[in-house]
Amino acid sequence: MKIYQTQDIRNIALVGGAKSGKTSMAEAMAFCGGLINRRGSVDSKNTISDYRDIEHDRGYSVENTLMYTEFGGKKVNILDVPGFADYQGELDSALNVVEAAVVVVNAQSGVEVGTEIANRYAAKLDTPMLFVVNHLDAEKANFDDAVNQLKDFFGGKCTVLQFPTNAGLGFNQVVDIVANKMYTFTDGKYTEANIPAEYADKAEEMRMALVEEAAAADDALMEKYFENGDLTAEELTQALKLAIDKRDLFPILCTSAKENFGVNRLLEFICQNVPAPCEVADAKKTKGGKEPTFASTTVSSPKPRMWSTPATRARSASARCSSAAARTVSASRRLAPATSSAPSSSRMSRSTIPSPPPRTPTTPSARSSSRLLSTPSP
Ligand SMILES: Nc1nc2c(ncn2[C@@H]2O[C@H](COP(=O)(O)OP(=O)(O)OP(=O)(O)O)[C@@H](O)[C@H]2O)c(=O)[nH]1
Ligand SMILES: [Mg+2]
Repeated sequence: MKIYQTQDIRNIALVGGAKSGKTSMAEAMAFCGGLINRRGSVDSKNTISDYRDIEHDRGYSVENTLMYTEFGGKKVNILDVPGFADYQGELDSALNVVEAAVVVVNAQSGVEVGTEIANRYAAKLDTPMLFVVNHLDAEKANFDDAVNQLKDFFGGKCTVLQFPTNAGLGFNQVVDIVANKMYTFTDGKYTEANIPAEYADKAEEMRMALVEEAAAADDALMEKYFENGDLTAEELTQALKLAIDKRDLFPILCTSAKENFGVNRLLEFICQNVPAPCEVADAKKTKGGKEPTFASTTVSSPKPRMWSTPATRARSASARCSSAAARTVSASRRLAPATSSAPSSSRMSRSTIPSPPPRTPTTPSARSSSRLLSTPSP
């Protein structure tokens, strides 16, 4: 068996909303690494990852699958995590043993419940996160909408590193701001060219914004940026890696897992910018020069979110009216003498609902001891 040095290992989890394309992405990654010479598909029930009978019956992932691929001399361990909220436990255990969460987002539906849940667990465990806008070949793909939603939900740390030039049917091209190139994809491969004039200004503007944001991750790089007004390609890579490690920046990349477009570039990016297991401690120490404490990392309950469509807005308005009416009725009942008693079940207050057992906080040592995926150095 081939032995890898720890610095040549990357551990990632593919997480995100149900049906966003995580299993298809894992399959494409295995293909790009040459582990398989024919890509299976979820619809044909022949992917490496969704191999269990129950997954064939249901057509979606039910348990975490551990698989790997090889890319550029690195071994990338991949955990394909189910997206349905019923399997949140799988997400928790996966994010405990990886150095980065690759959050797959469907370009047609943008941020979904599964995206939010993934973000919450990654924040709890202080796991670096990158977003991949997938399904870009689909008819209703809308990259800009997906990016705006990511920024609305997860803040300004979400930074576009690639944008598609032809999202929707026929998608096969992206402008890559870090490489300063335009990539044209075929199944598992790409050709690169200079950025065409029509996208040059947009790419340059985004690159300068990226440089400024990434430089903020390190004082020395920030000084260089102030001195020269820019960073070299090497310095930008260094700044980007630090910013990702410290969760100061969440990159956004582009793919179509179904067509296997952009997945090889994504793997390249992961190998360059996701810390190896042995680099994590160093990266974390840079947080104010101290080891991070995980004492305050409790999972908060998901905030109920009202999806803002005209129909839901109308429903919520009518719900508000009826609850106001109910409050008026109950107030008038309290004033009137009691004539009948309501069934006891209807009086059950929230406080009678048993609260879930407290979570054990994850400590850095627990994280490192549970990091089973890394192959020990010889
Ligand atoms: N058009 C298009 N379809 C895709 C893409 N990626 C995945 N699909 C399709 O989307 C469906 C769901 O894909 P999966 O790979 O199973 O998605 P998943 O995120 O693993 O789903 P869960 O396991 O339920 O969380 C399948 O029918 C795929 O063929 C893509 O990039 N473009
Ligand atoms: Mg799946």
